[in-house]
Amino acid sequence: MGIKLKIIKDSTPAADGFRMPAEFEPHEGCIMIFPERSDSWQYGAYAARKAFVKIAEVIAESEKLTVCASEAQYDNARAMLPDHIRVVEMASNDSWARDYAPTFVKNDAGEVRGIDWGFNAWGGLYDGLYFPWDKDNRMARKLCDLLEKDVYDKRDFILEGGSIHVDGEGTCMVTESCLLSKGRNPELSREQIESILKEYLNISTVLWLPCGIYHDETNEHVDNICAFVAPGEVVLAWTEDESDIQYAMSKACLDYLEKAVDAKGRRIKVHKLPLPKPVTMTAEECDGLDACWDEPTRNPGERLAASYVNFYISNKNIVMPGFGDPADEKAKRILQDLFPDREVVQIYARDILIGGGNIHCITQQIPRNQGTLTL
Ligand code: KQY
Repeated sequence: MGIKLKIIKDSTPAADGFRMPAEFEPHEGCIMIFPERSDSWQYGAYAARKAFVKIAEVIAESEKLTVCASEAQYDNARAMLPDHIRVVEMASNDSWARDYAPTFVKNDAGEVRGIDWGFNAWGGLYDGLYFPWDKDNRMARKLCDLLEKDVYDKRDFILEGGSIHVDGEGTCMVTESCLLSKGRNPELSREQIESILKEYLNISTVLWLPCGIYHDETNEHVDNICAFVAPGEVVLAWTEDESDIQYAMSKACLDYLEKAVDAKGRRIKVHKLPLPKPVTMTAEECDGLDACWDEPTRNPGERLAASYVNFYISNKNIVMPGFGDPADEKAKRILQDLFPDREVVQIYARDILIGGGNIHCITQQIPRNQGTLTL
């Protein structure tokens, strides 16, 4: 019997009884995309690939990991990654699996389906980060095909996976700066965006944080500033330095969260996660980046959106970034206390940060259907 996959256009996850699980619920696997683009990843992406491999190895200890690589990078990816990690050739424009691999939803019987949102490189021709983005935009559907999951077609709505976080109990967090940005769905009101999120993630409450991390080029994705660590509990990127432009941004989010109530009627418990000292581009790093459409992608002294909140929750570990900053250790301890059943592994991630994101941005979890996972 062959495999019959459905592209679902006439229904929604909520109507069909599917919901997006929280990242801390059990996973079947994870998706990553091998880095290659020389205007995103300095010096031909050599160091970025090494960092991706370290992250992949940790995740693959407890999840089935699929890494997509271009035709040009397939052999290299296969050679650099251990045998128990699947490598598939798949075209992409860059390597942000969080943002354009499918968002997965699951029903009570354990069936998992994907959602194929529209992707326009974080703002299309208005304020997007590269052109074209057509290959990225096709990945969600291809991945659902590969993973044998039916897929909801929602390409008429622009959304990146890094711009949403759910608690698995009816609440989703987003930032206003991103979801209401002019480059995504300018024709939709906040209420219309909220009702699409409710239908597709099967949630009843959207928490609208005002903003994200300063100079985050995604229009401030939520996954860099705030993340659920349990239902009703979040970590928030925080600085005590009131002269830092980030202070007012983190404080605005804290003020919002302190007044917020989630889908279950709970007040949100906020754990402050310190930020590293501002991280800026060096001239040598800028020299290692190709231009994108004649424009430099980074300039010396430019501040990067470094944040420890950009971690991935695997079945066994918290895979978090390190920046060689004195706050690395403190942030690691805070996360370890919040996740006593998982071992926190910190990976030096400056080379990923230079690309414009971090560990959460380059990973996308696949929820477990039912039962236990055999690796
Ligand atoms: O999710 C992300 N943080 C992606 C950023 C893309 C940057 C492109 N250079």
